[in-house]
Amino acid sequence: MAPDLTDRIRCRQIRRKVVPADEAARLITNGMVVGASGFTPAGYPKAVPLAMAKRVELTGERPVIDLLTGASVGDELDGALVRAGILRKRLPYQTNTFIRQAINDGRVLFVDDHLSQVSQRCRCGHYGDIDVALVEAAMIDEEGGIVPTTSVGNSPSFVRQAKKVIVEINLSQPLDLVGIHDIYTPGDPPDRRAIPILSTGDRIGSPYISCDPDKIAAVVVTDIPDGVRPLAPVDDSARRMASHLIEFLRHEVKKSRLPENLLPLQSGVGNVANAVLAGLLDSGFEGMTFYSEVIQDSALDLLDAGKFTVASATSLSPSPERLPVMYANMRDYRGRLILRPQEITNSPEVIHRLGLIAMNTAIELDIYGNVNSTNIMGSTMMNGIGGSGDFSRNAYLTIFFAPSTAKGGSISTVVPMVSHVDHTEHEVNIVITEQGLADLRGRSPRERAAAIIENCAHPEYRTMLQDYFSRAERSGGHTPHLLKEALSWHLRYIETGTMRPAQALCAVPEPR
Ligand code: 0RQ
Repeated sequence: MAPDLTDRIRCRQIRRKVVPADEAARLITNGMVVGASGFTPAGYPKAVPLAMAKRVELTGERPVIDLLTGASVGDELDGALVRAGILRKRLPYQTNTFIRQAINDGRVLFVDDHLSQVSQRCRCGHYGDIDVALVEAAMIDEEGGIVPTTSVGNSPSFVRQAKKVIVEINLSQPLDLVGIHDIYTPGDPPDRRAIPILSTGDRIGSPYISCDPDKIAAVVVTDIPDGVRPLAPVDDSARRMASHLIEFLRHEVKKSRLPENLLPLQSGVGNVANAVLAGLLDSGFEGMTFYSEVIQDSALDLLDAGKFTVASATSLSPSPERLPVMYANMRDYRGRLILRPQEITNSPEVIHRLGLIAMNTAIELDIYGNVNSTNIMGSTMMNGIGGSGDFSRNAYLTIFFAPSTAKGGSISTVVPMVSHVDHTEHEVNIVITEQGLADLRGRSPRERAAAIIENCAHPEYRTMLQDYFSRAERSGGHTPHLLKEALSWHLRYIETGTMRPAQALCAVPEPR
C-alpha cells in the first residue's frame, strides 16, 4: 500500500509530483552540474543516484555529471555513481573508498575547496550553472518550504541556484527533525552584511529552505537510511591525547586565558576527533557549548549529559548503533541542537567572533608546526581539507591532534617537513600527540621545533628528528632545513615501507 504522504508533503500541488526514482533520474542528463544535499554520510539523496546507476546497467546509457555536495556522502551516491562511471568532477570532500580510488587514479577530478566557500562560489557562478539540486527532505511544507533531514550543507544555495529541484522524501528520517534547522543565506559582495550570530545558540533564519513550488520537478519517496560510518572504540592513545588537552585547558582557565566554561568548541571528523572529545565527559568542565560542523557520538553524549548546553552544526553523523537512539531523542534536543548551512557553521566571521577552540586531526605535522590533513606522501588524496582550514585560520585557539605514529608504528607522523601543507605554522597554536603537547604560541621556528620533537615525537623517532634538527640548525636560516634530506625522509618510506632504517641515512650530512 502506498504510504500516506499528507504529513510529509503538505503542499497539494507538490504531492502530485511524486514519481518513481527512475523517472526522476531521467531528468539528470549528460553534462549537467548537480548540487546534492549531504554532509558526512548524513542527509544525502539515495534513491535517485541508485536509479541513475541502474539505468547505466540496464541501458548502457551513461550520462556524465559534475557533483557538488556539502561534504562526504554515502555509497548510494558517491560509490554508486563512480562504479557506474557517471562522475566527471566532484567537490568538496569525500570519504568513500571507491571515489577516493577514482580520484587518485585520475578518473574523477576532485576540487578540494574550503567548505565555508562552496555556497558563495556556487551563488557567484564559479562552478558554472547548477542544473539540478537533488536534496533529501523530511518534509515539504504548505508553501513548498523544504525541511532538510540530518544535514543542511550547501542545500539552500543549490536549491536557490538550480534550474530544477528534485526532492527525496526519506521516511526513515523522523518528522521530529522539523524545527531543528536554522536556514540563513548571507548576501554576497558587495552587499554582504554581518551574520547576526553572537552566541552559539542564536537562531537567525527559518526552519526550512524556501523554494518556489514550480521549480520542484519531481519528488521521490524512499526509506533508505543514512549510511553512517562506525567509529573506532576510544583507545589508549586517544585517552592520552584527551588528557593532555584537558590539562592544557585547565591551565588556560587558571591563567584567565579561557573562561571556566571554556569557549565554544569545534571538533573535527573521524575516529581521533570523536575519541578526544569523549575525554571531556569526565573533565569537570560544565556549561560548554559546541559550535562545530559535525555532531558525532561524543558530542551527543556531552549534550545528553548536559555538559554542552547547546550544540550547533551542519550535520548529525552518529555511528550506526547511535543513529536510532538519536532519532528517538530528537524531540528532546529541540532548542538545544541547531543545524545550519555550512557557510554559517564554518563562517570565518562567526568563528572569529565567537572565539572558537578549534580541534582537528592531522595526517602529519612537521617540526615547525605545519600540518598536512589531506595528502598521504604528498600526493594520495585521503578525504580533503573539509572545514579544517575554515576553523584553524579563524579560531581563538587552533589545536591539531595526531597519534605520533601511523601504520602500526612504521611511520612517524612528526616529520622534518610535511609532504603537503594545508595549515601553516602561522595558524597552528597547539599540537598534541599521545606523547604530549607542544604550545607553539609566541614561539620562533627554532623554539617550536625543540618543543614538538621533545614533547610530541614518538621516542623511536625522536633521536632521528633531533639529529636532523641540530644539523639543520647548524646550517642556519630562520626555519632551518636540509631540503634534500627533508624530502628523502618521505622517499625512504616509499622505498622501504618503513621510516626506521632511515637512521643511517640521516647521519649523512646534507651537501651545502
Ligand atoms: O588509515 O585505517 O587504512 O590505517 O589515515 O587515520 O587515525 O583513523 O584518523 O579517522 O581521525 O582521520 C586526518 C584523515 C584523520 C581526518 C584524517 C592513515 C591511518 C588510517 C585515518 P587506515 P585515523 P581519523 C571538520 C574537520 C581533514 C578534514 C578535517 C580528515 C587513516 O581527520 O580527513 O579535518 N581530516 N575536517 O593509518 C600514512 C600518515 C598517516 C596515515 C594517518 N602519516 N601516513 N597514513 N594515516 N596518518 C570536519 C569536516 O570537514 C567534514
